[in-house]
Amino acid sequence: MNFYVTTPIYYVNDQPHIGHAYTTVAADVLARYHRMRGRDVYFQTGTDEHGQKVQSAAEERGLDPKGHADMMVENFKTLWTKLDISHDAFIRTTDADHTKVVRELLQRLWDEKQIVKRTYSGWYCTPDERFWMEKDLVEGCCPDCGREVEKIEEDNYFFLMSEYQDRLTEHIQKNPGYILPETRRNEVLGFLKNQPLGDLCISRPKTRLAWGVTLPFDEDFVTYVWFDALLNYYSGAQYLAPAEFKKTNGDLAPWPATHHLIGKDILTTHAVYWSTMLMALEIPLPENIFAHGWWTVEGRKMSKSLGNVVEPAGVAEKYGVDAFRYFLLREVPFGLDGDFSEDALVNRINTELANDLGNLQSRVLKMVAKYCKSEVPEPEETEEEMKALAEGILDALEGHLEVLQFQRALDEIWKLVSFVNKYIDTNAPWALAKDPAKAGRLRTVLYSSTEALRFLALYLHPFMPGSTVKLWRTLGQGEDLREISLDKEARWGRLKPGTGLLDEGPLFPRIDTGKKERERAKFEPKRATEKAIGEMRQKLSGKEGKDMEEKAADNLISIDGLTKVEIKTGKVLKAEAVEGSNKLIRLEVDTGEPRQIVAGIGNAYRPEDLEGKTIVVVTNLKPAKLMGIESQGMLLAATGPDGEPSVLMPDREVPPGSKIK
Ligand code: ME8
Repeated sequence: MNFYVTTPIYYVNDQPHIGHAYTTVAADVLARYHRMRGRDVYFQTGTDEHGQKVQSAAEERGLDPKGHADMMVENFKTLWTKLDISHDAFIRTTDADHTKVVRELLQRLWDEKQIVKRTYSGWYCTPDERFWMEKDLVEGCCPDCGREVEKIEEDNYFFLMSEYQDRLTEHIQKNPGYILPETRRNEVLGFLKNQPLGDLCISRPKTRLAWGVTLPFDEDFVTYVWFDALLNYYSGAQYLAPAEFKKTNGDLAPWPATHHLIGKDILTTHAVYWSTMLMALEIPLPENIFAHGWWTVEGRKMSKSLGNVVEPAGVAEKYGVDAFRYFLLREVPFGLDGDFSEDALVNRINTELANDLGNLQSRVLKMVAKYCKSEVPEPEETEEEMKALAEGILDALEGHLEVLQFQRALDEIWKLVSFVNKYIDTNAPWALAKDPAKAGRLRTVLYSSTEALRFLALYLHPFMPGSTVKLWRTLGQGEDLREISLDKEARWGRLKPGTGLLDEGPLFPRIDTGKKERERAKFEPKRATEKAIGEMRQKLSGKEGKDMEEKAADNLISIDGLTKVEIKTGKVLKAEAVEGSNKLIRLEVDTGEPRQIVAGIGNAYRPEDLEGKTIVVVTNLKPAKLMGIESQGMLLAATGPDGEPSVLMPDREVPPGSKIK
């Protein structure tokens, strides 16, 4: 059986964060589990390297986009090694083989008149790389990010997506597992029911964006980044997957994918764009698209400007790779939003990993050492209840992992952990050891507890590969756990009496929470990248550096230009989210006189965090209305490398209304 799992391909504009790690760890658990069930697994991840976001990030760092991508891709590759990710292939959209497939498929759609050229007049949001219709705009701004849009009239190419509306609706209705969780499925069905599906603009003129795959039928255009990116799932299966797949599973294999794992924010691009693209290309659809939730950090949205971006390598280094992997999948049901905090992580490590599981392992090993010279004893009888529980977990795992309920799968495994802990307490081997008449019973209790540990190593391996390999070794199991067949090994009694056990110390050391000095890791982005950028910039400081200086000279203004703008400090008295908008926040600000400002910063800030802060405001700007609310000025914010605003604030106390000169 073919099992093909994908992660989104990640933009190389920035460092990997907890969201990237989350999807990739989840995909890894599935891949490892299905390999252990003897299935033909293909697990693909990679990077999305074209488009505006990546081009802008490269420009900001003074690098050419390909050189920049070559450097940034290493951050992902290194992280996946660190997190024990067992992907079979890593695709980059700048791979020549990938772009070849993209061009071939574009050509096919063009030949079949599924792509047409039209003059388009619409509103374009450059940061989001999206066109909007007039009716979609919110007070003249992008309805998604609240930023300004630009009126554009130009020729472009359109994929006739609208023709697939009914077919797509029908496919989703007929295949209840196509989009999961169900709430997301309903969301997509609702979207398809309530509005006519438009055609998709799949080109960008090179005059506006040069960094992309050139259209095979018009040299003056590149293709829209999503058209290029989504095709990775299909192109990679064609040129990166081992040839054996094709032999056993047919020509297209390993395509179609079994699961596309994605974040909830990219559901439309997958459920609608990707599905209809495949329909038009007459390529079979994937079996499932699963949209997981988002992580906040200590209750707040994760953003660079808040300085709370969780850097996965840092967490793994501090608390252990397996503890981090376990936490991600145990803390929240896959599909819902979750909150990351060090306290929550430490709590799980101490209660579930160190206490429940770690203690179980060390008490069993110590007792077998003490009472049986570290050799697995011959049991007198089979503990039927424990046997049934241990063997039964395999079917339960299959059921839960089929619908990606990692948390439930772990709950199921934990039933065995709790059962054995209780079993040891009630049977009290230390008491049995005192009575020679109970030697047989002692052997049964110790054998059964050790055999249960062997099951735990097997079942937990996909979740915590490193620690379970260690556990497997301490149980005297010679074979490589990664190569093991679950169906063969998850049978009670395969642990051979006489096997020698090893004690290699605790599996999960307790984290000392009492220590006052426990540093609150800030998980800052790795300095290494900034260093690499510096070096790259130096290399480029020759010709390209000069070109940039010349360009800058054309844009200079005189001092008069600046004095026209009045900029003052303002104290935020009140802040609240604007109803009906994702990003707009209404602020009441004291800039020497009270004024109201509406700003599109809701992605990076919570209103309550802005109250009491001193900000910087352009005060002589013509008032403008945003979603019907008048904005009397504009606050100043830098655009961070993640595209999110970072609001400027003076570094010491200054009274409201102070002039900025
Ligand atoms: O979207 N919690 O790439 P990307 C959980 N290149 N997941 C999060 C998150 C959070 N706080 N923040 C982001 C792209 N994500 C495209 C994909 S696929 C053909 C192209 C998730 O690097 C987000 O939902 O911006 C998305 O699934 C993933 O990180 C990649 O984001």
